[in-house]
Amino acid sequence: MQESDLFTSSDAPRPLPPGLVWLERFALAWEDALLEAITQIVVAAPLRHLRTPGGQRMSVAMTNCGPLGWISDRRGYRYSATDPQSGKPWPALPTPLQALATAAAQAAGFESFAPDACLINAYGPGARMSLHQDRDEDDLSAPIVSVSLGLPAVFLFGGRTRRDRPLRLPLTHGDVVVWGGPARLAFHGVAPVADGQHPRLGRQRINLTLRRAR
Ligand code: MD6
Ligand code: FE
Repeated sequence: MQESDLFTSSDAPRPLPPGLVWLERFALAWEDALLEAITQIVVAAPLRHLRTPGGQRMSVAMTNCGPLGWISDRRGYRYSATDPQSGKPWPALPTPLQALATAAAQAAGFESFAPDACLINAYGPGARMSLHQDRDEDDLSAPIVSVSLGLPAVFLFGGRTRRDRPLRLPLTHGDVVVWGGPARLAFHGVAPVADGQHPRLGRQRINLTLRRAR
C-alpha cells in the first residue's frame, strides 16, 4: 500500500492557517487552579443561557470573569463591566488564569498579552456553537487565548468568509488554542459535543476564552 492511500484527499491532515496555534495540553500545569477558580466564579456569577439578538436561546451556558464580560440579548452583542443578572461587577480574573493566558500567548509568539475579559462557556451533551467571527473587541491586534477543559469537542476553524470549508480540530482537556494576526477574524465554531464522562468535569465541556476587549 502506498502512503498516499492512507488518506483520501479530503481527510488528509492540513497545516494550521497562519495566526492559529494549537498548544496541546498546555493548560494541564494550571489544571487544579483553573477548576478551583471556575467553581468559585460560577457561584458568584452563575452560568446562564443567553439569547441571541434574534431571540434564540443559546445551547451553551455562559458566564464571565474579569473587568469586562461578553453578553448577548435582544439589544445585541457587547461587553459589559457588570453582570446584568445581578447588577454587580463580574468576578475578578484569577491570577493563575491570567498567567496561563499570557504564557500561552507568548508561546504562540504574542508578547505581553494582557486580557481584560474571560468568557466561560459550558457545553452539555449536544451543545454547539455555530460559525461566527469574534469582532466585538476594540483592539483586533491582540490575540485570543482559548482553553478547553472536560469533554472533547471538535473545534471548527474556517476562513475569512462563512463559505470557507472549516478545519476540524479535536480539542481535549487542557488544550489551548491561540489565534491572532491574519487569523483573528476567521469564522469558527464548535460541533455538537458528544455525550461522555470526564473524570474531573463530568458530562460537560468548559471553554475559557480570554480576550483584550478594550
Ligand atoms: C469554544 N470558542 O471553544 C468557543 N472564539 O467553546 C470561541 O468561540 C472562540 O475558542 C474566539 C477565540 C477562541 C474561541
Ligand atoms: Fe468565538
